[in-house]
Amino acid sequence: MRIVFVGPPGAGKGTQALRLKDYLGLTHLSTGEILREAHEAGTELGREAASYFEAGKLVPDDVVVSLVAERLAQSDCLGGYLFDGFPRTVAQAKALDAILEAQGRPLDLVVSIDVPQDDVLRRLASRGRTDDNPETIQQRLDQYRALTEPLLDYYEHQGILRRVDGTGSPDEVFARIQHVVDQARQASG
Ligand code: B4P
Repeated sequence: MRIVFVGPPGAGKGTQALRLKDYLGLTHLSTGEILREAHEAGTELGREAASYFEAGKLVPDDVVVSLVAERLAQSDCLGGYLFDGFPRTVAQAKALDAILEAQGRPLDLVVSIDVPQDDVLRRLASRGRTDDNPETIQQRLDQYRALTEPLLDYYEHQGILRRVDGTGSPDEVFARIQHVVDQARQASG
């Protein structure tokens, strides 16, 4: 299967992606992780990306899309994958659709993990990554609302969006995700 997770910062995309990857045997693709690794490796791209994510801004679409295009061409993506944190803008979603159309392998399912702002603020305060300070978190939430939320309409129109309540324990959230994934698998035969 080819699946996308959408949700505000701290919704638990990374947390749930690790579980779903094991459940379905998919390759896990986190653009946040790829960008942080590039930064730690000290590459030019990593330094450029860090200037955005450390300020709570989205990394420019062209940078992220070329990273993703390169990654999707690798053989471990042939059997299916799970995107966690990509796409984050409608422009990224359109670029992804163009790549997948050329491959003849469209997305099967987009899961939106919905969590109220207060829960997200609490979770990120206790995670403590360098981009988890109060000003940066507010900026990331604003960017989510302005740039990422429109994706929900985009995928709703394609008929592949399923919304999941992301509150409660990680096990409770995973059970809800499993349910929508199992439904999508049955529907696709
Ligand atoms: P990401 O790495 O994607 O991180 P995130 O959105 O902040 O967090 P996530 O939702 O994965 O939360 P997690 O499971 O860790 O992005 C980082 C930055 O990279 C972005 O701000 C952006 O600048 C850049 N970037 C990435 N992709 C990009 C793209 N496509 N385009 C442009 N820029 C891009 O959970 C958070 C915390 O909550 C953890 O501590 C976890 O343990 C806890 N938690 C999880 N589930 C819980 C639950 N049910 N109950 C209680 N706590 C829970």
